Amino acid sequence: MFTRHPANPLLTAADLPYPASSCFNPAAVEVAGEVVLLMRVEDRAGRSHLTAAWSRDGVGGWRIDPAPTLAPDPARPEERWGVEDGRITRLVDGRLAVTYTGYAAAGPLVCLALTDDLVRFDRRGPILGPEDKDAALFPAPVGGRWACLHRPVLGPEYVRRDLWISYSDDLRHWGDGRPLLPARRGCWWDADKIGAGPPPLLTEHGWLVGYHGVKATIAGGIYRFGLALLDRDDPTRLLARGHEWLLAPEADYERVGDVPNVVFPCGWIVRDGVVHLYYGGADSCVCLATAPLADLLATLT
Ligand code: BMA
Repeated sequence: MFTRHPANPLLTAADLPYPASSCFNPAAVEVAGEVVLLMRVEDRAGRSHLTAAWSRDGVGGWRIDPAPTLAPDPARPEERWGVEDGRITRLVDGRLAVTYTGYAAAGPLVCLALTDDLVRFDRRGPILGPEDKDAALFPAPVGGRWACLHRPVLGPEYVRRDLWISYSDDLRHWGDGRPLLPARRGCWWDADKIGAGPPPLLTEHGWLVGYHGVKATIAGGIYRFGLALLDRDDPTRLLARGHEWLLAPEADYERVGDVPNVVFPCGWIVRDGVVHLYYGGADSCVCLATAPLADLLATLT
């Protein structure tokens, strides 16, 4: 379904203007005609921050910020062990909302920062958690409220790692959460845990949701990517969920790395009806794969 770009991997730690261990799991957004990727960069102490890379064609000629773009704030306990896995949503009013994982001593949680330019950030602090991550904000209020997909971990007896939806009137206070898409069980590719990838995309058939699914194996988890469709006016209504994954680790740069067998998409950009999916490969590099939007929707409708 997806075609890998021949220039993959687009970016690795060697491309960064400062020393780092790895870059992966990029958020993606268009700013003034340029593609901006907000990558998770793991430094050489093991802690992650987010750094922006800018490109005209979204493939090459990257201009990478000379220092971390969103570094963990030492004054914020929720970012003590780093910030990870951003998703960027362009809100209806033009602002960019960055949802990201804050790695607190109490566990990972969901943080929000607003920005106009990916230079200055208005941090709103934790909005959900812990333990909660993989948050993807809808671009506009649905039914009068802001909505967000996220993945709490519930337990401890029967641990569930399902995809939830929560709501907010002001982007600050979040609640009214409910499970939306369960991790399947047994043999399924998305049986162990799932989590939202890029922000939901409004299509003629409803909200297109991309998510990673993990299958636990004796050799570790396999991270793959699949789709679901939510009702346009009431996203708690699941219209369709694909049976099969649409992207799985097959290339060397997805099979081999710090964490093997991982594709982890956090951003997509639609240009001329083609979805450009940006993802991390094996927790070590930044990659791109493309597919016609109509072909993706055809798997669900
Ligand atoms: C998840 C996150 C991702 C990572 C994935 C595979 O829990 O930490 O950043 O890509 O695991 O290691």
